[in-house]
Amino acid sequence: MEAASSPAEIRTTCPYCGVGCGVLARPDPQGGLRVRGDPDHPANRGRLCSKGSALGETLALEGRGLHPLIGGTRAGWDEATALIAEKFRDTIAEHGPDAVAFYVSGQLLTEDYYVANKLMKGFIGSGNIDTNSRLCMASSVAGHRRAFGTDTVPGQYEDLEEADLIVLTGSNLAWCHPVLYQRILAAKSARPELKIVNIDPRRTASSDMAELHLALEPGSDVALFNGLLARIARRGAADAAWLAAHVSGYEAALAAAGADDDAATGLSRDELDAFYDLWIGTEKVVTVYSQGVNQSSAGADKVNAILNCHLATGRIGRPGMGPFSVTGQPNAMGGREVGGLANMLACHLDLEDPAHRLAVRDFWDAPRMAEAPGLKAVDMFRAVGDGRIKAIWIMCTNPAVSMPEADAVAAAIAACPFVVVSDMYADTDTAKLADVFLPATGWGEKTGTVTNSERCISRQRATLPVPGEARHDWQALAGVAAAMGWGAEFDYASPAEIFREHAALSEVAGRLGRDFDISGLKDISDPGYDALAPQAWPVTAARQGGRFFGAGGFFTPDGRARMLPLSARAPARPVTASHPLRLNTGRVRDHWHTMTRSGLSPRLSQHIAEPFLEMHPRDAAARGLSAAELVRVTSPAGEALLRLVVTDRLRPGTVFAPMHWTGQAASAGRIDAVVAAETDPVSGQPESKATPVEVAALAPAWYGFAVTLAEPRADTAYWAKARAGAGWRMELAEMAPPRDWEALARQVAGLPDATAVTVSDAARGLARVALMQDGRVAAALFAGPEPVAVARSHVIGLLGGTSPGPVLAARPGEDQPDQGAIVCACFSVGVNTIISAIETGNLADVDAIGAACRAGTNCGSCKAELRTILTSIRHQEAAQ
Ligand SMILES: Nc1nc2c(c(=O)[nH]1)N[C@H]1C(S)=C(S)[C@@H](COP(=O)(O)OP(=O)(O)OC[C@H]3O[C@@H](n4cnc5c(=O)[nH]c(N)nc54)[C@H](O)[C@@H]3O)O[C@H]1N2
Ligand SMILES: Nc1nc2c(c(=O)[nH]1)N[C@H]1C(S)=C(S)[C@@H](COP(=O)(O)OP(=O)(O)OC[C@H]3O[C@@H](n4cnc5c(=O)[nH]c(N)nc54)[C@H](O)[C@@H]3O)O[C@H]1N2
Ligand code: SF4
Ligand SMILES: [Mo]
Repeated sequence: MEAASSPAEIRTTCPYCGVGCGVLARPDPQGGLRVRGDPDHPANRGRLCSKGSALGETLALEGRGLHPLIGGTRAGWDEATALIAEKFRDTIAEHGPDAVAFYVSGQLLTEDYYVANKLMKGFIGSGNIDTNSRLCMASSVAGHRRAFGTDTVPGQYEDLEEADLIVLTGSNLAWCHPVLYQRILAAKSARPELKIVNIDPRRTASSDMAELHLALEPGSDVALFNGLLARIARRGAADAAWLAAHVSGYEAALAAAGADDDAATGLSRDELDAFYDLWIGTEKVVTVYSQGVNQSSAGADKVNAILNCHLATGRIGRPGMGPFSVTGQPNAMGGREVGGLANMLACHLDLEDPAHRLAVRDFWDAPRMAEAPGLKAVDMFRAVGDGRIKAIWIMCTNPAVSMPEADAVAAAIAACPFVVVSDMYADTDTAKLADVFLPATGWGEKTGTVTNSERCISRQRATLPVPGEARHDWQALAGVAAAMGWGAEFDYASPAEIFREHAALSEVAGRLGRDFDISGLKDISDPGYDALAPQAWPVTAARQGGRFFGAGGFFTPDGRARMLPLSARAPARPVTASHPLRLNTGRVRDHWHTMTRSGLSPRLSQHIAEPFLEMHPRDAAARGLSAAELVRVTSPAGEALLRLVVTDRLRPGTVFAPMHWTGQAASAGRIDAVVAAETDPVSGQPESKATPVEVAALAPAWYGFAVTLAEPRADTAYWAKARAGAGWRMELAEMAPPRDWEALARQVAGLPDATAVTVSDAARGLARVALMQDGRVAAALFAGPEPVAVARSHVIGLLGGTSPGPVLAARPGEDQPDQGAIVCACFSVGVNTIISAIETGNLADVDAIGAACRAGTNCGSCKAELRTILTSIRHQEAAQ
């Protein structure tokens, strides 16, 4: 029973993905939070995934920036604010407003974002504010605007449950939007006739639940959907009445589609026919798409190729059907609402439209409106690099890691005359390059709103005290605005006040015929804002939430949707003899972007603890590479050192690496150092998934694995570290022959005086060292000429014990089976435990595995992997 005095649960929203799950958070006596899914939130109805469930483990103040820094030295807010205002003012006076820029983030709250956009576009007078959403949603925004006249997501999550066919295109929903995946799985178990198709060059956890997986040639989605459109027409499946009433451009789109060849997809005729038949034969179809579509040099065209098929059949905006661009970041949608992209104005108004500019200028009483779109992210950092931009404020994003050609971006930031970085953490790869660092409040401390993939506005509420001198991002922005002379216009007392202003501006937008209208909330009181329940937009006197376009009503001048003539084209850069492999990049289940938060949780770090490269066995064999060795991935832009995973889940000729690893977590794990900065000509979104690369063995002299109680450090050619159990784990490798292992162990562990207990086999170059400090195992190192094969989770569990013996044995005893790599993060269930449960219990399904060993019974994020393990065992049995 809960103690009567325990503090109340606070309703808030998860800060990770665009599903936007409601969270109930209760402060615990240790100063942390206990979280559970909010049963009343429409996005998740009580569910949370592994990342959401582990939120409480990411709140320690270790590493947090607790006061402003100028040139790395502690400073006060007044001093830092005055300096930023002065530098921006002087740069503008000397070089004009386009010599300054803001680079912001879909993880800002709507209120922070609104203030940043207002300051740049209305007061500084430049369009130079862009956001990491350029790397994420820009192609979807461009596609929506071309087809619908506005950036409108037509549907809602319930469509996923009401559909008879869900097509996941370039989306690994099982890992990236896990609660939506859970909702689909639940719908499918209630209605087994609900079918799933997954379109992805790679076989992912999401493919494993699909009836059909189409491993298309990278970048060939336009060819596929053009093929579908041509087939729709041939089969007479186009909706003539709907087209006549609500759509323009059908004939031209069809002619272009008919001229395209779907053989470019590399799929067999049977696969194509199966997909076309299923899509055409199922009226209730939702096509979900994400970064495999957006992050492409043909991203906007891919989006429109999908929209074309839904528009031709009139399958849009009705229950269970429609195109569905799922957003990545918690407030990707909110950022689009406030006009965070360099080519947008607030409230879905267009920067290029003089009437829109005028309306916003009048509303803001703006002294200097931006007259033209600003630079998009890739061009923005190029302008920083070549000196056109001389002062930049980077807020809530880590571009030195996440931008393509990241080494060049980091160098540009380092060389820029004046750089401000606002982050929760002072030591990110980007924050370390700042002239002025501003400490920001983070999730749990800040308060405001976010909008999720289905246009639902939810409150994030503060549950924890603001640490140190951290401030909310809107406060930092308003402070600088005031110091630049616009105190009255930025004199906000609270996020509620900013929200009301934004809602009032949306009324102006609504009058100008825009979709984003939340004027029904413009007079919301402070208590009303505090209590605001999740609410999908629009919110006007006439309507609240719901779907768009079921009866037409597009936001184009003639009210008709536009179908576009499209032609497939290959990724921007062809593979060459020197760079013959295509590098695809993306996400893993339990990490969030550059790991500044998810990396703090040992539970989340145990699923995948090291940066890796997946490669097809054929390509590995051709290069003489074997599993678990270290490889160097190179492109003309740069290189990364990664652990090789050999798997037939990718197409030959392609490789895959995760985007998460930083300079903090690995010696050379930043894959964006390798990714080419090619962009889509319409949206400006980078092609993050198709860089030509080559891969070669690193061939180190030795490999090592260390566990330590305190954070380890190494200067070896390769290292990668992660939190593990009560301490840390680190993988190592070095090009020079072995050295003094005990000295190395002491150096890595930072324990110069620890007692070493060593077992070594000099002839074979093997060594095991346990370091004892105060009678406890404080660290251990295992090294040898091959990738180290010790039972890692077992060894991690022995840290802090009193005897070095079991550590040096490195293998669990008979009575303690090695459970292997962790699959279920919630209950720490390893793959070996799961396999043995399946084999001994002769288990037939994922629920039975859960009943036997608990795996998958809490958040359910690992259910796809459980299914994969189950299927592979069945295949092995069948083959016997
Ligand atoms: N665990 C976790 N979840 C997250 C995030 C995270 O960091 N970690 N980040 C959030 C954010 S911001 C975003 S944007 C979303 C992204 O969510 P997703 O888009 O689902 O994630 P990705 O792994 O980037 O890419 C999806 C898939 O696109 C495939 N792909 C590559 N090239 C092509 C192609 O040419 N065509 C097709 N059809 N597919 C292709 C890749 O193989 C990959 O499996 O995830 C959100 N959720
Ligand atoms: N190769 C490759 N590159 C990619 C992608 C890919 O698929 N492949 N995906 C792209 C996509 S879709 C995205 S969205 C980006 C994400 O890339 P980033 O935006 O760079 O990633 P994050 O790690 O989420 O960075 C957020 C930063 O803000 C800080 N932070 C958190 N909360 C707050 C706050 O309230 N205020 C402030 N001021 N700071 C805060 C965090 O500590 C962190 O440093 O990466 C892109 N890059
Ligand atoms: S699916 Fe997971 S990461 Fe996404 S909002 Fe829900 S709990 Fe957070
Ligand atoms: Mo994203």
